[in-house]
Amino acid sequence: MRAADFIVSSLKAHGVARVYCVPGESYLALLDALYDSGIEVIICRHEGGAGFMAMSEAKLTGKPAVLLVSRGPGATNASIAVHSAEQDGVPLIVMIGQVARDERTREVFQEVDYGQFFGGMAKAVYEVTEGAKLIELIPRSFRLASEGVAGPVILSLPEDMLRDEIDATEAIVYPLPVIGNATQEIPHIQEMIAQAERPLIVAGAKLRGLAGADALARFAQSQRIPVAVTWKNQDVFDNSTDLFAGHLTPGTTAAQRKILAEADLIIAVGTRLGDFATLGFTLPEAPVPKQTLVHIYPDAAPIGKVIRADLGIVADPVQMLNGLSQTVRVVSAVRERWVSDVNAATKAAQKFVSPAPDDGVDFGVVTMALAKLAPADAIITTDAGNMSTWHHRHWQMKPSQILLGCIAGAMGYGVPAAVAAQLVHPNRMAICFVGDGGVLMTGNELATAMAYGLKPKIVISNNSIYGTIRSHQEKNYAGRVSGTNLVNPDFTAWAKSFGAEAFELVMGDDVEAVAGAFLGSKGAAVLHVKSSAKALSAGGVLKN
Ligand SMILES: Cc1ncc(C[n+]2csc(CCOP(=O)(O)OP(=O)(O)O)c2C)c(N)n1
Repeated sequence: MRAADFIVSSLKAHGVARVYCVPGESYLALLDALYDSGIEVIICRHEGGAGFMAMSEAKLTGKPAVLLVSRGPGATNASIAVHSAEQDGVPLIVMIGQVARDERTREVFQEVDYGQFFGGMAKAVYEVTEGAKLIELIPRSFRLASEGVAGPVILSLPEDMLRDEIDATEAIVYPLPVIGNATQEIPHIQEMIAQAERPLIVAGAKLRGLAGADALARFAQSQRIPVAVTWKNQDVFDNSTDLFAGHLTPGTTAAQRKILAEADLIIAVGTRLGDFATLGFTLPEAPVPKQTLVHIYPDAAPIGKVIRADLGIVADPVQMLNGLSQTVRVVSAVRERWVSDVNAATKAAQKFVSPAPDDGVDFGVVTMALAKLAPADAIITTDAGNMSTWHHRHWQMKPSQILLGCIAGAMGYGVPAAVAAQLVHPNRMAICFVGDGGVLMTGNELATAMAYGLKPKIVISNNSIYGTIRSHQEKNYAGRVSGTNLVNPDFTAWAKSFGAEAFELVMGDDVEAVAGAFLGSKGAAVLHVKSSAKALSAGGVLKN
């Protein structure tokens, strides 16, 4: 069998329904093998966008998604997604067409040593020097991308190797190792919970999906323990219940930080306890927390890596929570007092009051209108930037909705994520929040959406600044604006040029009426908001 055909049969054996790509002459044989394979080939407009789409599909399915890119420029364009998949812990298989084997090391056209280039980001980089090696390298890559802390794996495929004839009939799949459920530790944790006056659950990405959210809700409810959710995992717990302790973001309020720091027991579940999840390694504090720390994660690697855990448990977080919620609740007035104190801080932060700016539409008002009108099962995607702060603080998400955001904070994630969300869930509405900065990075993937008949709803906050950076600038170098002003195209005309329906919001318009019409539109749509720069973020206003 031709090596390229073997790759395609391996993709099928691993349940891959679609691949994201920008084509290149370096992997024509693979494109040829895909020709009548039944695997959908999503042709994108930039490898960064294609990579973000693959990342988003993986976040939605929990399984490795596949990105195909050309050598040199294609691979380097894709690197933003490789880095993001690493930081987000998302399983991604990146197949790169490499120069021919006999040309390697001669610095030929578009040659890159991917081991060096991606070495610090990918879980592994395999250059396949003989077609027959694919038989083990493909299943190894899929297994490695998924197991433990998930991440990207690179397969460098020399173009001539793709035409090798190999002696293989069936593709192999390596099953994932079974993660235990450490039931023997349940009485120990129960005892810790019984002893604690102010326990707190910190819930992370490994609880994404309905099974995780359900197990978390039952455990928290059974023990009456407040739940804080980690950065961009806002959808794993109902933000409107009295147990919601907030979304841990750089914008977490001082009052929330103060009350959460009073916790005497932290049960961290399904989170790696990275810098954002721990509010800059303060909750729990590195290297030795002030609280007792129980850390449950399906891989030993993050447990005790930066923050010492009193009890580290390598287990499936969902099974652990299911086991823990069988316990009898410790009814205590002290506990209820703690719950209500934490919730008071959460509710205060969630309350939205517009600063009523005079220089454009308050994007917070737009976000709140969309929160009110969005379907109960909407998929929200956010780009990096201040435009997402209102969503993160004020939108009370429920696990029936999904949030797709990039933990690595890469601009340009929002639009491709919405396109992929519509491919994976064609019957749900994907609403993207993006700034005037981010939308011109990968917004051209709207063309991909149009090509495949997809209907993302894209909300652009056009405040004519790189707002996030301006807010940092104002804090650190007040009055010295440098490098943060933007001159924009007409985004309404831009949207129409793709064939999308365009809506515009300017100061004085009826925000709810326009937002309603936008969400009600039949196809792909763009809501161009001429937003205020002064109402800079959910956390503050711009003074100069
Ligand atoms: C790819 C990339 N480049 C640069 C940055 C640094 N950065 C973070 S937010 C931001 C500005 C975002 O501006 P915009 O998209 O207009 O959104 P706003 O903050 O104004 O809402 C920049 C430049 C980044 N995170 N990612």
